[in-house]
Formats: sequence, structure tokens, C-alpha cells
Amino acid sequence: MAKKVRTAQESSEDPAAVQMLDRAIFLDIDTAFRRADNIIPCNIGAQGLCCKNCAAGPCRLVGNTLRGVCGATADTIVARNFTRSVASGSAAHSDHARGLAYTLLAAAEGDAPDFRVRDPHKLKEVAGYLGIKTDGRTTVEIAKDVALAALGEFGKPQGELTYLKRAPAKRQQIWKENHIAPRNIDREVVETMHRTNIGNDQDPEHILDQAMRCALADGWGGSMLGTDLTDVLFGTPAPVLAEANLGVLEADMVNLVVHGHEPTLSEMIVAAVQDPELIAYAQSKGAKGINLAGLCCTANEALLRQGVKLAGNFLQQELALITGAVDAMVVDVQCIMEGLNPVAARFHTALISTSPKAAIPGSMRIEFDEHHALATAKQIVRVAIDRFAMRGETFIPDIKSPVVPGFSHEYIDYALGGVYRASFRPLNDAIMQGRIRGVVANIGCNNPRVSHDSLHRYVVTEFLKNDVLVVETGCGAIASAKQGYMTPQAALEVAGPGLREVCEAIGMPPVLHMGSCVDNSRILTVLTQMASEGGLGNDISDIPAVGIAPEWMSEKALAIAVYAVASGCYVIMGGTDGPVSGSENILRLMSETWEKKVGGKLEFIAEGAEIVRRAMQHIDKKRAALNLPKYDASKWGKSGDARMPELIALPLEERIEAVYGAPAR
Ligand code: SF4
Ligand code: MSK
Repeated sequence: MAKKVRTAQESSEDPAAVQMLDRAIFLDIDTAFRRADNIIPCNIGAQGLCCKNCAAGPCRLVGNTLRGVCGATADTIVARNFTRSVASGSAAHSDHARGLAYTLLAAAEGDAPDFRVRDPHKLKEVAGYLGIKTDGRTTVEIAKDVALAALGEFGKPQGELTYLKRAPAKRQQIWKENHIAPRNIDREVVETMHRTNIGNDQDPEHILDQAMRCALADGWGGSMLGTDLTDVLFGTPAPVLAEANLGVLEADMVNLVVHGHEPTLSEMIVAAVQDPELIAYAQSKGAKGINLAGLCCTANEALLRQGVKLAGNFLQQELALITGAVDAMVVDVQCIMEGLNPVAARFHTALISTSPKAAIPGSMRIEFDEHHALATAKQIVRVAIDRFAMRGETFIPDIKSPVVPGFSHEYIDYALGGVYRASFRPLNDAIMQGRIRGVVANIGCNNPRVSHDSLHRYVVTEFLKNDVLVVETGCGAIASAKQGYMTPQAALEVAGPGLREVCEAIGMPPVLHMGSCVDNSRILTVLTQMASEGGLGNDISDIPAVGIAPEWMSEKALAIAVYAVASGCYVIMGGTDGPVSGSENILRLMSETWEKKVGGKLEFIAEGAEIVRRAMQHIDKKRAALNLPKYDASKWGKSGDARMPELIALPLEERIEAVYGAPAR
């Protein structure tokens, strides 16, 4: 295969990214885009057919090589490789949650004075799920027990994950019957690694069952706890107005960018940048003030709660530095490219690594410790201010979009029903009537093998036109935010007639930002509430909904995909042929067999139009199975509000007929 070097326009559909890619070429700076062009992916590895699980290999199953040295077949090797990736992704989300549980514990024990319970209502709700008494107890007492119970979910010796009880009853039964109910989080990750060692589990279907059990330990365990504990510590999100894309960087202010995943440090930095002493210090260096922006999921966490601006998604981390305007970029864990440091070194930017779990050679090291959180955050802000004085030429694309994020399941409940009758009833009704044809969760990363944001932009636009409500997390959410799809006004411009009516009535955007990668657990909660509300079956698998990660790249996305499937969803992973394309049997197991077993299925479909076609087909199939009316766009778009100017101009009898549909008496 010949190498093809793409132009900036071919590499991204985001105009701000295109400008920075052109600048990268001009300055001869290496980026993930260029490296992706220069590295031809290994075709054997890409199909999942390379095993390196022992030193007798690596064994590459190509041509006439049908078994590895130990005798492992292609099906076994593909299943093992895939399942190990799921374990890795589950571990990442869950270890993030463990850190939050320790922070909550430290806060409750008085060892982390800068943290406290900001959402006592959520704390009580979580306590209820975990079986902790709340009556007559102080917030601190409850918080300590919640933290300890959450930590217990990682390694409890008996029973199953407590949060499984939050799923619909039918779903719990399916997990029991298929022996895939996770016991505890760590055990499922460890057992997955054990089973996939040389000479262990040799039945691909059995290996993939463990992939589901491990992923469920993430979705209904690590990730769900991560979301809950973050809400407890920092507040449950509600809508807030912010801006998205590289244009949020300011030429005359100190620009500090937070990047990674964990909200503990970024929340402290939000506090530190408001410190009058630090603002005065920035002004003393000639800056107008301190501007905070975020990348990837740290950005999503800070955006949802604090309205911190979004600088961009995964593929924009190097591009942000190439503006020359980032004075410091502070990183913790996950999705932090090793390519950042060489780019930072070309500018005045301080790349500051903070996590004890992720050392980054060449970066400035300021280890984050929750016991002295605010002091550490202030130290980081000072570094950024000092670097501002060393800034050279800057080039900030004048491109940004307004965004209204913050759609936690609690807020959706409230938005739909109001404070006295919070309910998912209006959403279920809109789907049952066909105003909303179905729901798509568009999530996941960017992948430099795909033109940046192109698939996110394409599929979301198509779904909206077809009256499909889109909910999003992670870098997919950032793509839509930059596209301008996350404002109530966007519904008027891009949504189909039925979805537009619903958005107008509620005042919500047609694409709902629900948070970071771990917050995909919020989507599980929404689906469960929709299933229990009535009218859309009694399980997640009955709902006309699809999960899509059109530009996925991380192992975490595979864990999310598998827990969504094991929870009953149809999931499509886009952009490439996927990591199991080397085995027809595994492809069949993940689609046909999994659908029979758990009601959900996983498919890898590279191309956008086919993703949309299959998603629509699935939504319509689920609608038909529920005996819902066939989707008909021509019935909608004539809501009272929109017709008012036209109605008031009509003579009385025609007006009555137009409104009530019957001749005037
Ligand atoms: Fe080869 Fe088997 Fe070792 Fe894998 S586990 S590297 S297939 S010998
Ligand atoms: S940051 S996992 S690139 S969504 Fe959560 Fe984005 Fe994917 Fe990282």
C-alpha cells in the first residue's frame, strides 16, 4: 500500500483544525495526522490475527498458517485480543472511579480540605443505591460510608455488583441466565487477563461472554460509580452556556488548558484561576486575565459543571499548542498523546504532568495530591502566568461556537416534566407518537485514520434530519459542540419537523451533551428510565435506540460498546473494519449470537452512509416490534407555536378547522 499524505482539508472537517494543520505544515511540526499518513497499519494486527501472549510467538495467522505455535485458532486469537482490549478499557474507566472514591473518603475524613460534598441530594440517592442509611446522619457520615461502599465494589469477596439492581428486571434476568453478571470490578478485569493467557480459555464464545461480564463491570460499576461520585463531589450537571473550538483561546490573556480525564484537578484549577491574587499576578505580567479551556474529557467534566470553554477534542491537542497561545497545558491520565511534548518544546508552552499513574518524560512534573489540591492548582496557574511573558507569535483561529451542555439524566427528567412532575413520560410519548423517531447515542473518540470529525458531523446531521434525538458524550460531543448543534436554536435549523417541535416545546438542543467517557453510564440510566416509564417495552433492548462511535480509537470505546451491547443495545463502531475483521466467526458471534443471547449486537461499519442506514433500519424495526405508528415526517412541523402567525390571519371558521381538525359547528 502506497503512503498517501493528506492535505489539511482532507485531514479534518473542522475549519479551525484545518487552519492549524496548515500552520503545522508551514512550521514543519509533526502531528498525529502526519504520523498516521506515514505509518501504514499492520494488516494482520488490524484484523486481530496477531497473538503475542507468550514468547513462543508472536504468531501471525495469515495465509496457510491456521494455528499459532500453541495451537490457538484464528477465532481464539481474535476473541482473546478483543477481550483483552475490553479489560484494558474497563480498567481505565474503573481506576478513574476508584480515585474519586478515595477523594470522597479523604474529604469525609477531613484529609482533603479543598474537597467537599457539593451535591448532598445526589449523595443520598447514591447512598440509597448502595444500601447506606441516611436518616438522622450528617453528610460527612454518609459520604464516608458511600466512599467505603464504592471501594468495596472493586473487590468484594462475594455476591454481585450492587448497581446491577438499577437495571430493568428483565435485563438482570438476562445477565443471570447467561452467567455474565459481574461479581466485582477488579475480579472481572483480572479474570479476563487470566482467561486470555496462553493455554486457558479456548472457546471463543466463552471468551466473549467474559468480555461482556468485564464490560458490564465497567458500565454498571466503574463508570457508573465514576459519574455518581463526580456528581456528589462537584455537583450534578445542569445546562450552562459556553463556547467550543480553538477560537476560545485569547490572544491577550494567559491561556491555561486542562487535558485528560479526571475532574479532581481541573475543579481545583477552576477555583485557582478565580483567585484575585493570581489574576493580579497575571495582570502584572501584561495579561488581561487568565483564560481556562479544556481538551477531551477533562474539558467535558469542567464544561458540564463550570461552563469552562472547550478548546477541542482528541485530535486537537497538538493543534492547540501550535497556536503558540497556550501558556501551559496540564494533563493527568488517558488520551494524552506522547507527541505533545515535542510540540510544546517548539513553543514557550509548559506541559505539566500531574498524575502518579502517568509520567511524561520532558514534561514539567507537578504531582497532584488531593491533600493539598488547591495549593497545587495555584502553583500550576503561576507557571502558566510566568510562561505568558515568554510567549512568541500566536495564531488563533477565529472560530468558535456557542454550546449549551449539561444534560444529566436528572436534568432531562426535570426538563421534560418540571420540578413537580419530573418524568420521562413526554420523551416516551414523543417517541411513541413518532415525533421523535428514535434515539442515537453518538459517542467516542477521533481517529486520525478518519478525516477528523467528518463521521461525527455526517451521521449526526443525518439523524437530526430524520427526527432522531442525539445524545452524546466524549469527543463526539465536542465535535457536535463545535458544529453548533448544541444550542436550542440549532433545532430550528437542522432538526426534522417532529424533533424540532419537541425541542421548541422544551427549549432544548437537538443534540444533548451528557458528559465525559465515564458518563456513558448516564445513558444507561436514561434508557432504564425510558424502559420503566412504560410504552416502550420493558427492557433497554426494546427501545428504538442505537449506540454509535463513528471515529472510535481507544480501548475504552470498546469497553463502552460491549457494556452497551450486553445492556441490550445495537452498537455500531465506525471508521475502520474493526479489530475482529480477521474472523468471520467472531463477527457472527458478536452480531447474531449476541443478539440472541442479550438482545444487543456489535458491528464494525467503516462508512458513514451505511452506519446511518443500518441505524435507521434498527430504529424502525424496534418501532414496529412495539406496534408504534410508522415514522411519517409529514405529520409534524405544524405545532401551535410555529403556526401561530399563519393561524391568526385566517377567518374564524378556517382557523377553528385548522386547529381542531373538524368543520365549525
Ligand atoms: Fe503464539 Fe499461542 Fe503464544 Fe499466542 S499464546 S503467541 S498463539 S504460542
Ligand atoms: S477523551 S477515550 S478520545 S472520547 Fe474521553 Fe475522547 Fe475517546 Fe479519549
